[in-house]
Amino acid sequence: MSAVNRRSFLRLGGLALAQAGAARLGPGMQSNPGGGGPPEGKADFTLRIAPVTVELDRSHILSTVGYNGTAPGPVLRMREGRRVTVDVINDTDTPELVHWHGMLLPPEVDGTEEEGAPLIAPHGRRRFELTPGPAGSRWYHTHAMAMDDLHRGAYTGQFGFVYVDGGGDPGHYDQELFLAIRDWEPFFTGTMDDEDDDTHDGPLLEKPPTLNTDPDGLEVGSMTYSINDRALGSGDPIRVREGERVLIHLLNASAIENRRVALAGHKLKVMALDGNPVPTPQELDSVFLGAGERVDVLVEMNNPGVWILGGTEKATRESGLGVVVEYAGQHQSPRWIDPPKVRWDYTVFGSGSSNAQVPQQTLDMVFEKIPGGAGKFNLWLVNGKPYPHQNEFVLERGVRYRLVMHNRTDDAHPMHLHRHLWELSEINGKKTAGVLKDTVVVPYFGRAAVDFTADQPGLALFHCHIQQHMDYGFKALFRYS
Ligand SMILES: [Cu+2]
Repeated sequence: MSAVNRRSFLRLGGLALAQAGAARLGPGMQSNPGGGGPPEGKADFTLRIAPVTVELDRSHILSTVGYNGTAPGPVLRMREGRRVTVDVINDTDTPELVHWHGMLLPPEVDGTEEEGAPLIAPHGRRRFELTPGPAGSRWYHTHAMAMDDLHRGAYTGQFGFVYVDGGGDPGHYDQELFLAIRDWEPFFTGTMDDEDDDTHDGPLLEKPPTLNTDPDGLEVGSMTYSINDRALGSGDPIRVREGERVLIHLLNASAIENRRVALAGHKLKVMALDGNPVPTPQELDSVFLGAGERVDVLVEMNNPGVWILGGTEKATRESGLGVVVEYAGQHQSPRWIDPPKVRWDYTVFGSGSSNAQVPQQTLDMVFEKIPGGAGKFNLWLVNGKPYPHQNEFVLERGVRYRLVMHNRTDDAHPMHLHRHLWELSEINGKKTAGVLKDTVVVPYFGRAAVDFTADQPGLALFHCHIQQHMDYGFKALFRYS
């Protein structure tokens, strides 16, 4: 999107919401309109959904909705396999849902309406019990629909990390950081140019012979960006010492865009994708995260100075997507260096052999876009129709499936399947094995194949993690026979 767009939409942010969202504490806390039985004793964790302000910098103070008074919400640390209780208190005027992204939970706890999880009523509360797992970097976020309301769903500040400790963490690092990449002040735009998406130069295996050239509908852009709750240059820098090893958990918590980030002057050693250790860690100059994805990187602090960790796209970085990394005793102004432009390739993290388990059945999915035209919304199709899909995707328990996603649209989509773990098997014709994920970016006019075992009975939602795409048809429900 252009700088002109950013400026002309400058005022669209949170002003109206500040009034609409005035907190009404009190009655909702004692009563139990959300159902779920009266809580007994104090829960292990409490998440309070309520209006919050986010001070990106002195000139950008936003009003949104968050958890426990902040956005992002607190980093929740849980132990793998140790059952916990979570009280969710909804101090807003709209029903809410909390989804535990990347965890293997039953549908009634997973937090989506489509799978039958209960809504947390306005000013209601509900207690959930969950057994955290698998170990690694997971996250929690609202799963409410937003449709044309940019003050709802994942456009709000309802997101946070949950880190599941597996007990086997060797801890070969001196600092551990949780950094969520985020965009703010969303607005509708007819001119999305996808500078941020670097899958354009792929082999275009799925490009249709004739393209639908009808004019596109509205997409969503954003005015401002942050890492956690601060824009680049505001707030404290990350302070490091020469010789330290820093483990950084990155999360793309955007509802809107895939992003590439780098730390100027440093290599990022990718240790885990979506919280799952990769077979072949790689040292890279930058990493790419689809909306919803996580990347864990280990950084050797071996280049004293003051550097910027931030988005590789200049306009986005200069509108806030970054944080300063400052070595002890260094005081110069923060420095950025563009990393070499290399296409992101999941397969380099694989084991180099083929997947140990041969899939027994193949499911094909074709993604298409029906352009909406000026001022309207695009419609997204999975196998020729928008959600709902009644009986298209029926799984048999215990069967190993290969899901082949054919992206016949001019956009890269971060696809997510709830309650299951994927093993990547092919990206744009390149085979791989051993890379476990819950979200995968299917390239622009490209293809991705993933294998999974149907070992989680109950409904499972599959969707694009870009909120607007999900809301306008880009989802499907998997059911067990
Ligand atoms: Cu999408």
